[in-house]
Amino acid sequence: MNPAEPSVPEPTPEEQVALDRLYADFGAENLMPLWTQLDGLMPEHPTPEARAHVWEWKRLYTLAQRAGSLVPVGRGGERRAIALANPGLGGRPYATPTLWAAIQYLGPREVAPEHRHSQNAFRFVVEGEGVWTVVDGDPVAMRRGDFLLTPGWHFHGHHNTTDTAMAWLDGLDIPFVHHTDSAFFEFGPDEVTDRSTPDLSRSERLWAHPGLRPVSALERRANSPIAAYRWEHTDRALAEQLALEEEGHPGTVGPGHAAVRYTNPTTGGDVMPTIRAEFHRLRPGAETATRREVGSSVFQVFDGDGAIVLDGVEHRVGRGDLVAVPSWTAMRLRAESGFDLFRFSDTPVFEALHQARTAIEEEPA
Ligand code: GTQ
Ligand code: FE2
Repeated sequence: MNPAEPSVPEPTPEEQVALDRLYADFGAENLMPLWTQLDGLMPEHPTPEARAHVWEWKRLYTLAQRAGSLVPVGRGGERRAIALANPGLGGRPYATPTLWAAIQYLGPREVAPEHRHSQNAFRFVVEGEGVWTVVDGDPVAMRRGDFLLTPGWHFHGHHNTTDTAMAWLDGLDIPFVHHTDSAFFEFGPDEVTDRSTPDLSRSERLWAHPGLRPVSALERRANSPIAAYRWEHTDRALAEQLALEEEGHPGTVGPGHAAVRYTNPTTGGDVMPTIRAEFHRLRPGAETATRREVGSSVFQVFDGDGAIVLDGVEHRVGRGDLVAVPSWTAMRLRAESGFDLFRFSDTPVFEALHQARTAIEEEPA
């Protein structure tokens, strides 16, 4: 792999003594030479410490339920959120080196108080309803299939208006913000500021009309102003891609593979600067190409059964299951039934820094 060791002759015993002294003196001055660690520091391709890993939704949900009956939610702890901790990341609560993924659980009538932070956040709902997340005073309903945004520094709290518990997926850039020492946090009111339960948020009423944008707001924004991307729209977009393919028209990303990206309507780009979110739908029996990408991602199965093949290892997954995919992992999806998957990743960071790369290893069979 590595070019040959520098072609220096074996040190003499006297030279070895001097070398040992040199390295000890480097250490005493907090210095380290490159030449002894080139392999680890500058590998030929990414060599992630994070591992491919699957968390079963049923197990997560059962544990979240137990937390619900034992651990109160409120000021200080703020959220009953249980993070997916990648087994390769040394016990830290990170799904990947950049991404936080957690199951958050809110019991009947419970309230998670308002706060804001520089970390960008979203929610994705795989089952249930009855919680409103209040984002800068705008109550946003949460239901199965909805993708909801809480961009950095927007106040947000959640409240369950029903007698049934609800759990959902949180995705944040907590690890990225932590590694880069850029975190800020502020407490808000102990309650949620608006207890109303509208079907549509004010954000959606202003922004969520296809191809239409309010002329009062033509400036570009770093974050999407759409608080909730509703399942009915996502589902229809995917169904139409597959229907068009059936009719012989373009639109799918691959044979039997429909995909949409959630976007910021003021830029056409990703919903938030650090997080990309997409939804993928495969027809029964469909298979994707094998690809590698710089950056890590997390999938959640929304519906159906299938397999995610990571570096040749097949992981069979069903509704709600979550999968961490480390950077530059060879990845392929295979549908058994119709297979619906939500995916989020840190790709916008690498695109902004001109470090993004993809490689197609193999086309579908
Ligand atoms: O719902 O505000 O999973 O601030 C982690 C941090 C959820 C939230 C998390 C948070 C939240
Ligand atoms: Fe938060």
